Amino acid sequence: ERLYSLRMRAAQGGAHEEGGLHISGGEKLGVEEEIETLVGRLLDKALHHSRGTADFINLVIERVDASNCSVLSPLTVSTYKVSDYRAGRQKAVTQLRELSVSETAIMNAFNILSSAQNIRGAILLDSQSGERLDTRGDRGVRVSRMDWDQEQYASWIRRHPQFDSPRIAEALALATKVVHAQGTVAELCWSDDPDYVTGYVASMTKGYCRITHLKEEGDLSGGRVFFVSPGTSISGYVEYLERSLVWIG
Ligand code: PML
Repeated sequence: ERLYSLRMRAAQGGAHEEGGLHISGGEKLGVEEEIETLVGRLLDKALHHSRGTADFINLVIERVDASNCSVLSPLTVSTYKVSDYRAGRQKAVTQLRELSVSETAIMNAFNILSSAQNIRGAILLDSQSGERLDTRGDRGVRVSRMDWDQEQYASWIRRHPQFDSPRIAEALALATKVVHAQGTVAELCWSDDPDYVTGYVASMTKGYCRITHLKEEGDLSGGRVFFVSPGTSISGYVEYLERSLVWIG
């Protein structure tokens, strides 16, 4: 079977490289017969987003080598209900401390995410020094080539009906791939969507821990930080995130 990777990104006010605002992105994997449906879903996501309507959409469809893939079980999901973003951020800080992320790295991550309004991909930080490790500027590192196995997804949703949303499915697939990368200590994420305030801390030992408020309603900030252990080869790490093929199921 011919397997394809589909990658979408949408911007407003011109192509992102020319100063446009990043609106949304999406990743899918599928065989030839599924491409049309998947393109439809990605376009729908690009065109109907609360950050605005896209006037630039970039869609890349690439054939990938299906023989070289791994299958990962989705991380265990838990949800912490907090009353506001201050309590939520405190919860995230506690979790990151428990994962041995340094105070400096935690502080840098919150500073980056709360001022980021236009980052497409993830920012890599050394989990101890807190130093930024990637050299991608506003583009960040784009985790790609992962998707749910559709049958496994249907069965997962039957067991976890409370998490039935494309947004959660996509974030969980991404976090599962990221946490399994050699060198990842944890991921911190909240959406740049002003209407969506739930975020998460993901790690191998604690799984995917959703926190119901990590920012205020209406806030355009958001993005992803990956905390990486000191001494990790960044080129190998980025290569895995961008190019290795991962099925979630
Ligand atoms: C995003 O869609 O921009 C990230 C969403 C992260 C949280 C998803 C969830 O509710 O678990």
